[in-house]
Amino acid sequence: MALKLRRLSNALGAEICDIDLNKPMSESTFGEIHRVFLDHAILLLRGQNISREQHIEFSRRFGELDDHKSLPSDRHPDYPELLLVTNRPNADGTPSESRYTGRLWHTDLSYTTHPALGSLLKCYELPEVGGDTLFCNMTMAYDALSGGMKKLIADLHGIHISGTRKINQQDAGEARRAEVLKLNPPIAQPVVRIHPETGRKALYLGEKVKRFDGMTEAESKPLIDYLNKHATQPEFVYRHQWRQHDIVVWDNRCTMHQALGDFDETRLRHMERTTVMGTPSGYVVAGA
Ligand SMILES: O=C(O)CCC(=O)C(=O)O
Repeated sequence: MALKLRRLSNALGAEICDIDLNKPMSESTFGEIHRVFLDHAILLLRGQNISREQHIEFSRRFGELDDHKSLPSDRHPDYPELLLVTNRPNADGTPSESRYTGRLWHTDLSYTTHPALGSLLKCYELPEVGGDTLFCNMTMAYDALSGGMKKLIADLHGIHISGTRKINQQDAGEARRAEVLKLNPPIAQPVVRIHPETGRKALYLGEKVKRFDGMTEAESKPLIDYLNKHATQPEFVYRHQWRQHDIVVWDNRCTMHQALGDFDETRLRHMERTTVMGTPSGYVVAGA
């Protein structure tokens, strides 16, 4: 069966229009979906009114799932395979620890030695307007660099720090940040990673990286800022406007993403994510 596709942007992404996760799926259909995932890096599946068990079951077809022990306070209480990204207050009325999740350019679990292969985020509740997510194509960004820059960054490792947030969110969830940092020491990852399935090179960076291994922050910052800005220019980006029951699947090995927070924070935005484990990468940086 040939899948009906609609491309989402010039840079990346494809919607699979004729799929219903409530129905059984053959291995060959999943094989086609996986091919689209590798070719387009982002999949959009609209209208998937499925249970949590079905979300988990479908995700498992991409590989072994993470149990989110690196982010214990954001786990679904009944399903460790599900990570909450929500501004729904806790039962005791305190603000959700995950209300600012993803508000900077990043790729999932880059601050571990098993960075994520992919993530499948399902939208349960969203505000009337906004709450969009940006994605960028890090293969395209790498390919567009000059030969000189490719040579310069070839052997660099960026140090990824867990719990990093933007300045205006620093005061929120301090306990969570400290917990996440304690569980996840800084990890150096290659700035250029080879995609294990496509063999293509991609930039691997983001705003959790503050310096390169073996260099100071002051020395590293101009190049980190340049590469992040280069990778997130509009030509390499897709902006997703969510609908209820959307599932977006992204390949963390060749994309970055950022939740925009462009909505009225008094309105509910509730998402749940499974995370597919990737191949080992990076090393712990002592005393970073
Ligand atoms: O909520 C979103 O739009 C994205 C969440 C996110 O960044 C993540 O799950 O890593």
